[in-house]
Amino acid sequence: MVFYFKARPDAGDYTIFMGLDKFENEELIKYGFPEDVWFHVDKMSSAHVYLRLHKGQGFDDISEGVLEDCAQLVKANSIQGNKVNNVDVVYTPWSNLKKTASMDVGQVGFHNSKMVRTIRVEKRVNEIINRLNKTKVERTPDLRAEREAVNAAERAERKQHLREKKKKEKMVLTIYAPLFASSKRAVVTLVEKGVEFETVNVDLLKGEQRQPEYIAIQPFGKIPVLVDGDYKIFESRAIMRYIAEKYRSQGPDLLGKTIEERGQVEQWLDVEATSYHPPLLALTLNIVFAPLMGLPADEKVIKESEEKLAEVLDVYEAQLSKNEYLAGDFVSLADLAHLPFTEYLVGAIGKAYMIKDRKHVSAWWDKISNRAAWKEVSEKYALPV
Ligand SMILES: N[C@@H](CCC(=O)N[C@@H](CS)C(=O)NCC(=O)O)C(=O)O
Repeated sequence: MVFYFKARPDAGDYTIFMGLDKFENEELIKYGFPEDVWFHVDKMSSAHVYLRLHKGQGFDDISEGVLEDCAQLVKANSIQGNKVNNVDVVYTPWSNLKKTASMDVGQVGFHNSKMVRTIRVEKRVNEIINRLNKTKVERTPDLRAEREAVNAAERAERKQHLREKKKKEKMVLTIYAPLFASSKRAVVTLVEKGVEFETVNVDLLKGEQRQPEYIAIQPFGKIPVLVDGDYKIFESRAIMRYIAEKYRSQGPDLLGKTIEERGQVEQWLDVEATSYHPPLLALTLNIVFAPLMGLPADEKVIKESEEKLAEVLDVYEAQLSKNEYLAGDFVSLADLAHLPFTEYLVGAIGKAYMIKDRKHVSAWWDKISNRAAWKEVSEKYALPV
C-alpha cells in the first residue's frame, strides 16, 4: 500500500508519497521515476518519503515550502525522529539511490554522496502534518505497471522525436520559380554549395505570382522564394546570403574568410543591387520583354540605361584590373549575383560588346560564366524568354 499526500497547493500540484513498510519501499526504489526525490531522516530509521516533481524538473526546482512539507512528513514518520528536535533529513534524486543484491530489505545507499543534500528540521509543525494528513489517500498501485506505462510513453516520445529529426534532416529546400533570372541568383548559390533542392514553377507570364496561394508565401507577389522546412525567405540576394551562411562549411566560401573580405562582398553585392542591376533591368524590360508583350520599347530609357550601365562597368573595369573578382581574389556572392541578368545583356539584349570591350570585365565574365555551377543552372533552368 502506498500513501499519497498533496503538498501545499500554493507551491503547485505536487504529490508526496511513501510506502507502507520496508517491503513496499523496495518496490518504490525499483520502480521509481526520474522525477522522484527521496527523503529520509538521517542516521535514524524512517519512512521513505518521495516527492514527485514535474517532468523536466530536477532537484534544484524544489521550492522551500514543498521541501519543508517533505521534511516534516518524513520526520513525523520516523518513530525516533518524531520524538526529538533538530533532526537532519537527507534527500536525493531517486536515480541516485543504490541498491545492491547484498543489501538488506529497506537498506539503500547512494551512487554519489555529493548528490545528497541535508535539511535541518528544528521541530514538528503540527499545522503542516495536519494539512498533509487531510489530503492523505491510500492506494495499492501496480508500481511495475505504472513504471512500464511511463517507459512505453517515453519510448514512443523518443521515437516520435527521432522521426521528426529524420524528417527535418531529409527535408530538402524548395526554391520557387527557378527559370526566372532573379531566382537564378539563389539557384546558382545552391548548386555552388552542393545543396540538394526541389523546385516549384511559378508562371509569371500567366500571373501565377499574383494568385492568393502564392501571395500567402510571398506577400509582394515576386519571385524567388526559398522554403526551408518551417522557414521561408525571399529577396534573391538575401536568399544567397542565407544559403552561403547556412552551408558555410561546404563548397566554396562565398562570403569571404575575414570580416574585411565579408565587408567587400557585401559592398559589391550592394553595388550590383543598386547600381548595376537597375539600368540592366530597364534594358531587359525594354529590349526583351516589351516586344513579347506587344509594348513599344522606350528608346530614351534604353539610351540612358546603356549610358548608366557603361559608367558602372567602367568602375568594374578599374576594380577588376586590381583583383581577379569583385570583392578580391576569391569568387563570392557578389560575382554570382551578376550572372542571370548579364546573361541577358550578352544574349537577348544583344549588347555583349559592353562586356567584351572591357578587357578585365570580359575576363571576369568568362571566368564566372564558365563555372560548372552556372553552366548547369543556365542549361537546366533555361530562361523562359
Ligand atoms: N528584389 C527582388 C526582385 C524580384 C523580382 O522583381 N522578380 C521578378 C522576376 S525576375 C518578379 O517576380 N516579377 C513578377 C512581378 O513583378 O509580377 C529580388 O531580387 O528577389
